[in-house]
Amino acid sequence: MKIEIIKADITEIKVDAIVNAANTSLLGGGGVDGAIHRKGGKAILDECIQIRNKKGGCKVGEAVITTAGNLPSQFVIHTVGPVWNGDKEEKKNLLKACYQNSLELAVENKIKTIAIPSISTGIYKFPKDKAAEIAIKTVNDFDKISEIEKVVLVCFDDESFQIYTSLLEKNYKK
Ligand code: AR6
Repeated sequence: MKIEIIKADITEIKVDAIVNAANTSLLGGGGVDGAIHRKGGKAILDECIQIRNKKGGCKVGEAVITTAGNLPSQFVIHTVGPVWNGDKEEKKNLLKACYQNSLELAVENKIKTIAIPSISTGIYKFPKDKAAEIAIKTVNDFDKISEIEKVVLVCFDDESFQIYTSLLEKNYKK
């Protein structure tokens, strides 16, 4: 498995699946969620509504999968990151669960290439450095990672890109 870090708009990446930083309603919102629903179109929202009707949305730390509609990828994995407040250790564990559960769904769906944004670091205010550490470590430690060919960690701003690349080089490319 290869971990790549890029600075990009995740809606433009052609991989088997992209991950969405959604909210528990699964009905869309701002940030990356807004961009995915805008570009992906109604097919994504329709499937999200079906999932809501069946299981009442998605809990923090969990993940669900839908079509990617008009996006270049085949699937969108929607995960709900924690808001950075209250019990910080609990929030770190929930962020870790977002990555684990997204990768688990990817393996179940035979997804070989997956792009993941920096979950919770926008509207949900998770500190970028702590989130990047969790992202890289959780992907690297995932027990079924050999079943995935490539994980692209997608940064949207220069600061996140610097944090991610230096962490990966320092800790995982010796
Ligand atoms: N491509 C890649 N990354 C992006 C893009 C994009 N097009 N747009 C933003 N980011 P956020 P959260 C980065 O706020 O913090 C929504 O309203 C952004 O710079 O999208 O998990 C949901 O419905 C940041 O680093 O998600 C929820 O209510 C990262 O994506 C809430 O926001 C995550 O920022 C979720 O908040």
